[in-house]
This record gives sequence, C-alpha cells and structure tokens, in this order.
Amino acid sequence: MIDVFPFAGYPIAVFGLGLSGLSAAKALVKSEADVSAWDDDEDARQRAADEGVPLVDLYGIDWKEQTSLVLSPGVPLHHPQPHEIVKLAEAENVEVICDAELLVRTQRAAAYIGITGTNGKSTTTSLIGHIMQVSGREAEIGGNLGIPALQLEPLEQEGTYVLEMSSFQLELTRSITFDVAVLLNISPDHQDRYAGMDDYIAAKKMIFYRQTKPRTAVVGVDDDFSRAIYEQLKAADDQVVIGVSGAERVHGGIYTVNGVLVDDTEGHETPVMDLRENPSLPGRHNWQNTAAAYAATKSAGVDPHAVMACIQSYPGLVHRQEPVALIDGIGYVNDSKATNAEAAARALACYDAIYWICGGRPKEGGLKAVEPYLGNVRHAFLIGEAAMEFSQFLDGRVPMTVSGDLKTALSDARKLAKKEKAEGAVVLLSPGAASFDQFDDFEARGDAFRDRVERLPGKHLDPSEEPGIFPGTRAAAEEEGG
Ligand code: UMA
Repeated sequence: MIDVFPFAGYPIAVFGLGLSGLSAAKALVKSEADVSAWDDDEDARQRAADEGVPLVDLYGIDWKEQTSLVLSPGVPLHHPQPHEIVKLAEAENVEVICDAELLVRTQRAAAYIGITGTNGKSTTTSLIGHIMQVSGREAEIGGNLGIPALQLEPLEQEGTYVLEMSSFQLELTRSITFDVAVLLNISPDHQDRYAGMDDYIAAKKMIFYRQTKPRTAVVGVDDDFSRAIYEQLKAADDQVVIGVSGAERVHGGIYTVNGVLVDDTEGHETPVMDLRENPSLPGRHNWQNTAAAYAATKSAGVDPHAVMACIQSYPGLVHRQEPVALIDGIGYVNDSKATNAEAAARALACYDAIYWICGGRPKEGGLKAVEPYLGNVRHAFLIGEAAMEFSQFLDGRVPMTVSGDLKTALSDARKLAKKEKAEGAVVLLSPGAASFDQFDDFEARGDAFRDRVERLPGKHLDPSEEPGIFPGTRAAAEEEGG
C-alpha cells in the first residue's frame, strides 16, 4: 500500500467505496489524513466501515472545509450531468481527483508508463508489466485493469509504475505526466458518460498531457480517430512520437508485416520477431498491442533482445481470447472481456470455424462492427437480453440458435461442432455485450464458461502445453497479415 504522506492532517473526502475508493480511503486513513468517506450504497458503506474507514454523509458536510474530493471513476463527472457530490465539491472549488493522482503526488521519483485505448489496454498493460519485470526492472502494474493505484507498492527512482488508465481516470488526474504514454485505439464506447465522440477523444488524449521530449507518445494508427491524434502530435513535435500498427507499415514506427514485428525507429526496417509463434497474442489487434508494448519498453530503456524474449514468454490474460481447452479436436476460447462489438470483432477475425456464443446486455451500436468477420462464423448461439436484437441483425447472415443462457449455448455449440467436424473448430465465448443481465461481471461470466468447459467429457489437452496445435489461430493470423 502507498503511504500518501503529503495528505497527512488534510481534510479529504472520498466518494464511491468500490475497489478504487475503498483502497484510497484506507491508504489516506493509514497516512493520517482527515478522511470523510461515503457511498450511495449501504452495503459498500458497511464494508468500508468494517475496514476502519470513517463514514460521513458527504451530502450534508460543509465543503468549504475540504481540500480534495477523491472520486471513484465510475461516478459521473460531467455527463449526463455531474453527480450531486461533484456539484457540491465544485461549488466550493474543491479539486476532484482519483487515486492515480494521489499516487503520482506521492511517488515522485519513479517513472510512469500509462496505457489507454478503447480495447486492448489490459492486455498491453499486462504485457508491458511482464516485459519490465521479467527483464529485471522494478515495476508495479495496476490501475483500471483491477489493482487500484494505491494498492501498489512504493518504488524508488529506478522503479516504474505501469498504469492502465481509463478515460474516466484520465479526467480525474491533474499533475501526472507519463514518461511513456500509449494510446492504442479509439472507437465509440461509454457514450452514456460523454456528450459525444469529441468529448471521449479529448479525455483519451489527456494521456499525453504535458509531455515534452524525451518523453514518448506511442500511438496506434489502425483507426481514424487515433491516426488523427498521431498526426497532430507529430506535427506539434512536443514529445517523441512513435506510430504503431498491427496492419500496415508506419514510417519511423513499429508495426507488423504478416505477423512479423518490424522496428523502423532507427532509420531502417529491422525485423524483430515472428508474433505468430505466441498463441497468447493472436490476431492483428494483438500484434498492434505487442508493437505498442515493444515501443513502450524499448523507450523505457529495456534492451530490444530482452523485450523479444519477454514477449515470447508472455502467457496472456484470462478472459481475453484465453485458450481454455482443446477437447476432441475442438478449441474452447474464453473472451468474456469482449463486452462490445469491436472487441468481439477482433476475436472473430482470429479463427476459421467459429461456434460463437454471443449476447448479454446489448450496448449502443449493437453488433455492427462484427459484420466483416461473419464469414468465419459457422453458427451463432445467442444468450441474454441481447438475443432478440442480435438475432434480428444476424438473420440471413449466419445460421443461429437462440440458446438463452450460457450453459445451454455451450452445450448447443459443442454438439454442433462435434457433428460438423470442421477443421480448426473453435467454440468462442465473445459476447459483444455486457454481462450484467445474467452475471455479476465479465469475470463471473468467463469463469462460468471455463468451469463448464473444464467439466466437459472427452480427451482434454491443455492449450498452454500444446500451443502449436491450438486450432485456427495461426492460420487465421497468417491470412490476416497478408
Ligand atoms: N457509486 C456511488 N454513486 C454513484 C455511482 C457509484 O456511490 O452514483 C459507488 C458504488 O456504489 C460503488 C462504487 O461507487 O460502491 C463503484 O465505483 P466504480 O464504479 O468507480 O468502481 P470501482 O470498483 O472503484 O472500480 C474502478 C473501475 N471502475 C470503473 O471505472 C467503472 C475499475 O475498472 C477499475 O478496475 C478499478 O476502479 C481499479 O482501478 C473497471 C471498468 O469497467 C474494470 N472500467 C471501465 C472500462 O474498462 O471500460 C472504464
């Protein structure tokens, strides 16, 4: 836990006592700040009280007396309208910040690598963290990927914080300046929290706030929104700018050609390694994530050969195209984290014969983004509240079954895959929708899928022990890169 000593004795309000708020409140209490914490949910308040956090109803205090409001990222800051607590704080000019801001104000000697983007940021953050740690650097990895900033360990000058930053968190930072800042991609998301795409993009761009040379911006160029930012930063020439792509050559950047990572940052194109050899990083989107991780860690001073070796040994993240099992020649892949159509599309691009379990609570925009990849889908199995909407979209495009729930969908998919005996068959849970209609969160949904797959009858092979035979991934990757 971080000792937030600069706040000792100061009156600090903490609102929202989930993962991030509770850890911030505990760190502040431990550092002898004068904490007043509150949450709209009674259970959350009780949990915090049980951990020794002082509860004060923040709707009724004199905000003139507060120095800062530490706000949980899930609480609306300005759209559709500021939360009542934000209004009360702002009316008295109380600064509104998040836990990452407290970290930065306390751990001033360490270096910071920040990663944002609509999709792929957890994979890239964890890959960067893996490279830093396995290459012998002192590094702490956290932020939006689930380990709150103040739960990390303190670091000295040689250390690096690798932080996944959501747009919500970026808006709640004031003084953070990343030594290396990574923006992977931008597509419409969280539109309930922004007045439009311009606002969402402005929040994402804050990752580059106050960067000057030799600080480095690593920017994806595989979508129009991010490419425009790349071009703006290049033109402004404030920081070092490295373009990254999983799909095309980027002059002076880092990119892949047919799955081979190429480094063109030193005036000539140097092939680095063949990414098709790591089954934990399948598909063009992961090649871009890997190009970004290579760029970030090389910029942070890790020797490129060490970076290569560490990429090779990266085991992947759970719930993100996680190969669960190979049973009687059929692959089972848990991609429960794909809570929107763009993320599902990335997985659909990676396999040849997909028995696709999709659905949940639908998001704005429906399934439109998956359209170019439906040729890889043999059959779709629909679950949850999205079943009606998704079936209307898929009707006439791919054969489908409305299975209703995950258990039935897995059973239906397995039966059909066994019957059709297609080469490279994969039963893929990549819902393209949120989980909250039938599960607590995407982790619970992915765990349920994995548990059921592990109990299926048949001859099980562990994909991590047999990466070469996991069907589809390699063939699809080769095809995509061409
Ligand atoms: N709350 C209120 N009033 C409100 C809204 C919320 O009191 O009007 C309270 C809730 O009762 C609850 C708490 O606030 O007790 C929840 O706060 P939160 O939604 O900020 O969630 P945390 O548990 O603190 O988790 C947050 C991030 N959540 C969000 O940004 C929504 C987590 O990212 C992150 O892992 C965690 O901090 C640690 O840093 C999750 C996420 O979905 C994974 N992020 C989005 C994404 O990746 O797309 C941005």
